[in-house]
Amino acid sequence: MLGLAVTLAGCVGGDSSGSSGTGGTEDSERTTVSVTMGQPHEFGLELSATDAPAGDVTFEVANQGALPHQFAIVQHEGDPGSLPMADGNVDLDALDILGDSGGLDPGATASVNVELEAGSYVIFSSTGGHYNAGMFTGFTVE
Ligand SMILES: [Cu+2]
Repeated sequence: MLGLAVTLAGCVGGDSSGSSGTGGTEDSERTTVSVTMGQPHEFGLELSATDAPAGDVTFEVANQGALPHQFAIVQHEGDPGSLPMADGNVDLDALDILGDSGGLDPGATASVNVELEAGSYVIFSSTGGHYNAGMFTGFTVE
């Protein structure tokens, strides 16, 4: 009788320590993507990754161009060049902008935190006329 009780207690202790360790690792998962605006040309965008797993994503944005730029991300299926337009500019009022750096002067940086579900996204410069100049790229969340 006494031997059986000791064996059960040891078994329970091992299980609980194993599950708590796994949970802590999953909670801290966050993907970081670097975004360089104004490279390789003024109306270009360079990303360190073009996809990310669903969940929390931090975009570390740097404006390395000679003009002000503004990072924005929206969910959009299909061609990244097919966002709605109004008066010759991308129609910001028609979009649900999930993350926005605010205006970035040359040399400025910003961190933009978003929680993204699986789908297709467009990252672009919301500064007037820059989307038309080709300052956008697709981004995929899986
Ligand atoms: Cu721009």
